[in-house]
Parts: sequence; C-alpha cells; structure tokens
Amino acid sequence: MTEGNFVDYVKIHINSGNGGKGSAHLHREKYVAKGGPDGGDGGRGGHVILRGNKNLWTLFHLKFKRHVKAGHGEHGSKQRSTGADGEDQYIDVPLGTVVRDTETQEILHEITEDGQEIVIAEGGKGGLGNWNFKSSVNQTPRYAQPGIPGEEVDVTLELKILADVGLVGFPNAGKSTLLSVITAAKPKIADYEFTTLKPNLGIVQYRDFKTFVVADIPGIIEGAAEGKGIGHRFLRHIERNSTLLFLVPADAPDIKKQYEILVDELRRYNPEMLDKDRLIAISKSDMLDEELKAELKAELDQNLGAPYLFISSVSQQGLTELKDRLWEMLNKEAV
Ligand SMILES: Nc1nc2c(ncn2[C@@H]2O[C@H](COP(=O)(O)OP(=O)(O)OP(=O)(O)O)[C@@H](O)[C@H]2O)c(=O)[nH]1
Ligand SMILES: [Mg+2]
Repeated sequence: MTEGNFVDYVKIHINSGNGGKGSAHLHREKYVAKGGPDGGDGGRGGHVILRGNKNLWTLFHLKFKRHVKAGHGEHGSKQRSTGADGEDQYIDVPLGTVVRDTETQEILHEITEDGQEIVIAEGGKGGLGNWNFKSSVNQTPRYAQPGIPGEEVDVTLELKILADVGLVGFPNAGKSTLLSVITAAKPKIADYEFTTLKPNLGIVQYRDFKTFVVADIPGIIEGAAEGKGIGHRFLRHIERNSTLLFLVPADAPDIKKQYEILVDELRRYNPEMLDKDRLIAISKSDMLDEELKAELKAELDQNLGAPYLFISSVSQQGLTELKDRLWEMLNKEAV
C-alpha cells in the first residue's frame, strides 16, 4: 500500500561541524635557535547541506533520521600545516521541500530544482594558527585561535507535492481507483467515504515514454476550506499542480452542482487555484447505458461550462483519451 510510505513531514536535529583549532606550535630544529611560530590553521567544520533530487517523491527515506551531524574540522599543526576540513553531510530531498525552523516555524528555504544545494547549517571556521599573529612587536606569539563551534538547528521538512495533475473530488468519487488504473500506485480503495487519508502519488507512463505525475488526495466536501472533513489539510498539495482533474461520479444527483461546490471550496481556500487548467472527468460511466449517457451529454454540453469527458476505471472507458487530454494540457506551452 502506498498509504504508509507517503511521508511529507519530518523533523530533524542538525549539527554542523566545529572548526578545528589553530596551532600554537613553535618551530624547533637543531642549529636554529629560534625557529619562530609555525602553527597551522584549523580546518573548517563540515556543512550540512540540503540537495534537491528529482528522483525522490517523498521524505520517507528521512523518516527515521532524527539527527544529522557533519564532521569536525581537524586542528592545525606544525610547519603551518592546515587541518583537514570536516566532512560535509548532504540530505537529499524531493523537489518542493520547504524547510522551516522548528521552533519559530519560519520558512528558511525551499528546494525547487534538481541539484539545488542549500547550506542549512554552516560548519564553524577553523582557528588561525599562531604564525598569522607574528609581528615586529611579537616575534613568537604563543597563542592561536580556537575553532568556531558548528551550528545547531532544528528544522522541519515539509513536502508540497509537485505533481503535474491534482485529483479533486468528493469522497467516493473514484479518485484512488483512477490512480490505480492509470499508474502503478496501489492506493487503498473502498466503498466508503474518506478511504484515502493521505495523498498518494502515481506516475502515468504511456505512449513512448510520456510521463506525468498524478496526486490523489483525500476527498473534499462542502465546507472543506473552513476545515470540514479532512481534504482541506491536503489542499496545499494541489496548490502547485499545473492542472486539476475534477472527478464527479456519473450517478451524482447533480453533476454541475457538485463541480461548482468543488470549485467554490478551492476558491475559498486559495483563489489562485482557479488559475489552473481544469478538466472534468465524469467517473463511473459504466453505470450509464447509452441512452442515459446521451441525455446526460446533451445536458452537460448545455450547462457545465467546462471541458469534460466520460470515463470508467472499472471498464477502462475513456482512459486513453483522458491521458491524451491531460498530456496536451500539460504540454500546451511547449507546442
Ligand atoms: N462502477 C464503478 N465503480 C467505481 C469506479 N471507480 C471507482 N468505483 C468505486 O467507487 C468506490 C470509491 O472508490 P475510491 O477510488 O476509493 O474513491 P475515492 O474518490 O478515492 O474516495 P475517498 O478516498 O474516500 O475520497 C469504490 O467502491 C470503487 O470500487 C468505476 O469506474 N465504476
Ligand atoms: Mg481515495
């Protein structure tokens, strides 16, 4: 089940490395009376760096990672030898990861690109060795700087899914079933409301390597924007999808009304949601006979006022057309 591996929220305690101490070494050699200071600088402490990785889709791999520590810088030593820098630690995260300070909840960063790197805890600078402090008034300084300690920070990583298509529908509309037939995802499906409690992602792959990502989120009901039901908690996951696919079951008492309620909830949650491209799929169309379908079609052509098509996950009707339409919508700028 994909229900369990969708992790979109983790808290991690982070320590960057301490800078190494500068050395206060004095040079000693046979026949050289006063060799002078030759203590090298300490190495820099390791950074902790977040890195965007387009092959990751969840934060699951970090679920049990409570603590990330980078290496300490080594101390400087004689002959002006600089200590080695501490090892940096990378935390790979999916695109769309938002980093917050756990204590203040302030957003610190956002990872949106593959390979993007952000230092979230900087390693401490290494201390300067004593040879740096040699001057005309102090030929043999016997002191060196200590290294600067690393940083300690508690961060919360939160994922906003960057799926291409977000599924929007009332509970029981058949969203998870659709995801299970057009992608390899295996979401939980059942004949009751709120089967889906957490978002599921699936990758549609068809026609010679065309791929796009679909997000199935819990059902949205009237009043969701005010917190009714559970779907509102997941609306943020579809804030960034470029296309919304509305699912309204063929046996809904009033298809147009149900669609309008959904649109209204999205508007109340965030008006920008309405800037996205929309397509309506009349799901469970296998329940309609040809006559009923023709009647419904005449009615919808008249009053729905948005592009729609009939589909059925059970009898596999209209699914290729659906994928083609979504693909076109997602790629229309490029054409
Ligand atoms: N006849 C028919 N039934 C379907 C079809 N798709 C889904 N169903 C049924 O509708 C019910 C709900 O399906 P789900 O996919 O769990 O619906 P959902 O929209 O994900 O529901 P929530 O997760 O509760 O929001 C299940 O009993 C499915 O078997 C379809 O194409 N035809
Ligand atoms: Mg579901």
